[in-house]
Amino acid sequence: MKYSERIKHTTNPTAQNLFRLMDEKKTNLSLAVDVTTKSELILLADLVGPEICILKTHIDIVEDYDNDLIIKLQHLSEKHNFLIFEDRKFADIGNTVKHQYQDGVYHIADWAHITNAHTVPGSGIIAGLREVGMPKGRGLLLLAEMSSKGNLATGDYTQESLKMAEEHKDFVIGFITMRKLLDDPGFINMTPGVNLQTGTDNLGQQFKTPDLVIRENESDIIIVGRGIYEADDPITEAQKYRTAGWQAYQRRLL
Ligand code: 5BU
Repeated sequence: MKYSERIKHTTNPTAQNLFRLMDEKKTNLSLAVDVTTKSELILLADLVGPEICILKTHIDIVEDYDNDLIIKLQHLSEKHNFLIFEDRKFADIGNTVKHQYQDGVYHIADWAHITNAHTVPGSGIIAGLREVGMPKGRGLLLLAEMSSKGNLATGDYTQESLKMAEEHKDFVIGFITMRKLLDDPGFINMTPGVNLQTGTDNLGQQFKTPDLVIRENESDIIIVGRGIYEADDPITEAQKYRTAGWQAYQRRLL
């Protein structure tokens, strides 16, 4: 099913926007912009912004974080038409994650269209985040699987995570996963650990190619970090990933 045909299978406004923009912009690429200064983050978001549907951040690794960074990111999100996904991986009880999402230094709920959560605390984590995120029209991804070697998000853990998503479909828009796990076309599957070269890093990351992830494993979005931002020419490299991801999607539709 085309991304645009899936809009009607979700009621979440962020999921609907994402499906629409992927189809219009013809990209299923997300940049994981894991840099530690504001200037690098803004520069990369501006350079690579035209190629991506989502900019994925780890806001707490930025050394000189300030409110101006968020204003600039919001401006770039509008200029280049991408969503912002703060990869916060919440993992506490509902009452605590509510504060972590809304308050503190980062006020994530005020600017991140999408964030994500581990399911290890049980469904109270979703209920807590939902109280803050739903009124703002935000979307949540659950970590149903991970990309790193030896991770414990497998088997029953994954299956229980899928059930939690189905019970909160208004707010849970999809999964971090290595493959499509549910037939419901309203859920969006996003996969990290993507590189044009398969292999591993020395800290457990395992890389798959865009074609394997999108065509064979039927995921929807490739999340690429070092493969793009460590390249000598991040724009050209991002274009390669964008083309690879989109071609794999088109082959899947045949
Ligand atoms: P890389 O440089 O392409 O390996 O970056 C991958 C990004 O995706 C990085 O920001 C991780 O925090 C993120 N990630 C991941 O690699 N694997 C996972 O299972 C999850 C997130 Br969840």
